[in-house]
Amino acid sequence: MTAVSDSSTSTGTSTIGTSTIGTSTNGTSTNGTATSIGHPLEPLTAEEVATAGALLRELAELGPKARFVFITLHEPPKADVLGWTPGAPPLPREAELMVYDKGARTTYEGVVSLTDRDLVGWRPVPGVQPPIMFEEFMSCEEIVRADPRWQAAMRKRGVEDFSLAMIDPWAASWTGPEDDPAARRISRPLTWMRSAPGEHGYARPVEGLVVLVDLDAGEVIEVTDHGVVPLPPKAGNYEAAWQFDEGNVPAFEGYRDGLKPIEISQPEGPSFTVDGHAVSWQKWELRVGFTPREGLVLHQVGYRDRGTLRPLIYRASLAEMYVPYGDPKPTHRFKNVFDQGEYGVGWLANPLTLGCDCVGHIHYFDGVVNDQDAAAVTIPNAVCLHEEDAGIAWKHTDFRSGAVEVRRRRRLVISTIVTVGNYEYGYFWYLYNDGTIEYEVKLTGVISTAAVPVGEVPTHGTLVAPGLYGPNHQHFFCVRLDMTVDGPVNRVVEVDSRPSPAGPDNPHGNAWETVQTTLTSEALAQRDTDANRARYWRIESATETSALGAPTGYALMPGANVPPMYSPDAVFAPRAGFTGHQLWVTAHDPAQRFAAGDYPNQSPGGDGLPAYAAGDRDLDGADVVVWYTFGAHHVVRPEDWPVMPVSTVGFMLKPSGFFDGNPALDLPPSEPAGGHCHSG
Ligand SMILES: [Cu+2]
Repeated sequence: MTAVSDSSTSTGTSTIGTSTIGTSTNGTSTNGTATSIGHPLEPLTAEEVATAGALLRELAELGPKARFVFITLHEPPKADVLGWTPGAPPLPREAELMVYDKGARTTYEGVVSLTDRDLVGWRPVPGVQPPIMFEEFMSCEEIVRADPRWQAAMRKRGVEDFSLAMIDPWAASWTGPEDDPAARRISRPLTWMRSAPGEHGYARPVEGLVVLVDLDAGEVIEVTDHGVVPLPPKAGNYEAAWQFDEGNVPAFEGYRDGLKPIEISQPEGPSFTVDGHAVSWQKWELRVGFTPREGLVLHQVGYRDRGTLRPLIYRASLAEMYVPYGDPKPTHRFKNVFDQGEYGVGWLANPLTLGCDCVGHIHYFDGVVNDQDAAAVTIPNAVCLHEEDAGIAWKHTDFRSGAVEVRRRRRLVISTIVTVGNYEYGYFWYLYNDGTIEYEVKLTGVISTAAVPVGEVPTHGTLVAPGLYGPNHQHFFCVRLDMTVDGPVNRVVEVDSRPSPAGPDNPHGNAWETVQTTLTSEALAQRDTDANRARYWRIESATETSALGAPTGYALMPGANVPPMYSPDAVFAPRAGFTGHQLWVTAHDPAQRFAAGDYPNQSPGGDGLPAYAAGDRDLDGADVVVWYTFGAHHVVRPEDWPVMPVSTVGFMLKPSGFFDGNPALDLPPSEPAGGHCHSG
C-alpha cells in the first residue's frame, strides 16, 4: 500500500505522504496550482470535493452509516465542452458521487451542482457492490487478526505473534451464488507472515488458509483451512535496511560500483508550458485529468499543424485492469481481480519524488481524491510531466556526397505510479515530436506469492526460493480512447496485410497487399490482433481528407498481446467479457466508461463492453470510442523475486495519412559543440 494516512481534518482537506518540491541535483520541479480553473475539465479541487460531499450529505439526507466511495468531476456534455472557449462564462460545475450506505446495504449514485448548490441526480443502484474502500482495506486486517478461528489456524503453522501477520483484503471475485452482491459485501483476505516487523512479508505466504469477511458487519464469516503447508524458510528482503542480512534469497553481496553520474541539464528550462491542467509542448496540446477510480486521464489531445489545432482524442483513460491467476489451489482460485473497478487506481497513486521516479525538469500535478467521510485527500505529485531525449527522430546519409542530416527525437512523458497491495503499476503516456503517441504500462513491485513444501515443484507457477513460488497469471489493461480525429465524426478501419492471390496479377508470387475493412457496427467491431496479418486499426476522419485525397487518420498499432488462458467455461469468466476481444469500438456514450461495467466487485459478469455493444449501433461516420485491451503474460521468473524488474506492455497511436508527409521535417538540426553531424 501507499503511505496513506487517515488524516481527514475538520477543514475537509488533508495531504498524504511527503514530497520534494524545489530543486535538487537531479533536476527541478514545479507544482502548479490551477490557474485556469474556468476550464470545464479542470479536475475537482479539494474545496470542491469537500463541498460536494457536504452538499450531498445535506440534500440527500444521508444516513449515519453512509460512506463516500468516489467523488469525481461530473464532466459536462462533450458538445458543451467543445463549444466552450477560454474567456467564455464557466460551464456549471458538477460532481458525481458514489455512496455506499452500510446501514441500508445499498449503493447510491448522485450528482450535485456545485454552481447551484443543488441535487441534480440521486438514485439507488440495487444488486451491486461498490469497490472496496480504503477504510475497509485497512480495517479488514485487524478484523481477521482478532478472529479466534484464524488465530487457531495460525497456531497450527507455528505462529504465536499475530502482530507479524500481513492480511491483504483481496476482492472476493464471484465463486458462485453465495457471493451474490445483493446479499452481502465480502472480501477474501490472504495472509503472509513476517519474521520481524517491517520485513518483506510476501516471502512467507500462509498457503491453504482462506478467510471470508463480511465488510458490512466487520466480522469474519468463516475460516477454511485446507491444510498446513510450511512457511517458506528463506527471507527475501530487498530494502536497504535488510538486504545485508544473512539468509536472504537471492544472497546479496553489496552494491555494485562504477556508476558515474548522469545529469539531465535543461539550462533554459523545459520546452513545455502548463496553465492549470492545460499542457502545451512542441505542437501538442492536451489537458491532464485525474479521478479516484481511473487515476491519470488525458483530455482533448490535439496537434497544432501549420497553425491549426487538429483534435485527436477527446478523452483517454484506463477503462479497467484485470488480473486472473491460473493456479487451481484454494488460496489462488478466486484471485481474478479488477484493480481499477474493485479498488480504484487513482487514489492508490504514489506521491512521486524528484530524482527517483522522474528526472529532469519536472512539473507535478497533485491528485485530489476523497476519503470515506467526503474529506478531500490531496496526493502530492501524483502525476509527473517531463520531456526526454528519445534517440534519433530521423537520419539519412547521402553516401555519394557525404551529406548527413539527423534530428533528435524527444518525447513528453506524462506518468503516474500506483501501488495495489503487492504490485506496482506505472501508467505512462508518451507524446513524440513526430506525431506518435505511445501508452506504456510498467509492471513492477512484488509478485503475489504461494507456498509448496520445500523440494516440491509447483505445476501452476515458478519456484523463486525454497518452498516459495509465483503462480501463473496475466494482467489485462483496457484503455478507452474517445477519438476525435479531425473532429468527432470518425470511422474505424481494420487493415490486414496478405499475399496477393495467385494469378495474372501476381505472376511472380512476390505480391502482397493490404485489405481494408470498415468496422461498420458494434457487432462487427469486436476484433482480435493477428500478428500473422500484421493487423492494425486506422481511426479515420469521415469528413476530412489529406492532400493526397485519402481520409486523415491515426493507426492503433498493437504491441505484444495475449488472450486469456482460463477456460471460457470458468465460473468467473463472464466477469471480464471485455477480454473476449482485444479491440471493441462503440458509439460514444459518456456513461459507458468502464470495460467490465461500473461495479465489477462480486459481479457474476455480463456488464461492460458486451452490454455496451449489445445495441449494435452504427459506427460508420459516428462519434466512436475505441477500446483496446492488451495482456501482459506473466510466467514468473526467478528474477522477479524479491522485487520485480520493470516489465512493459502497451501500444501506439501513429499518424497514418494524418499529415501530408513526415511531420518531423521541421525539427531543427542540433549541432554538437564545436562541430556538426557528418560522416567521415
Ligand atoms: Cu504479474
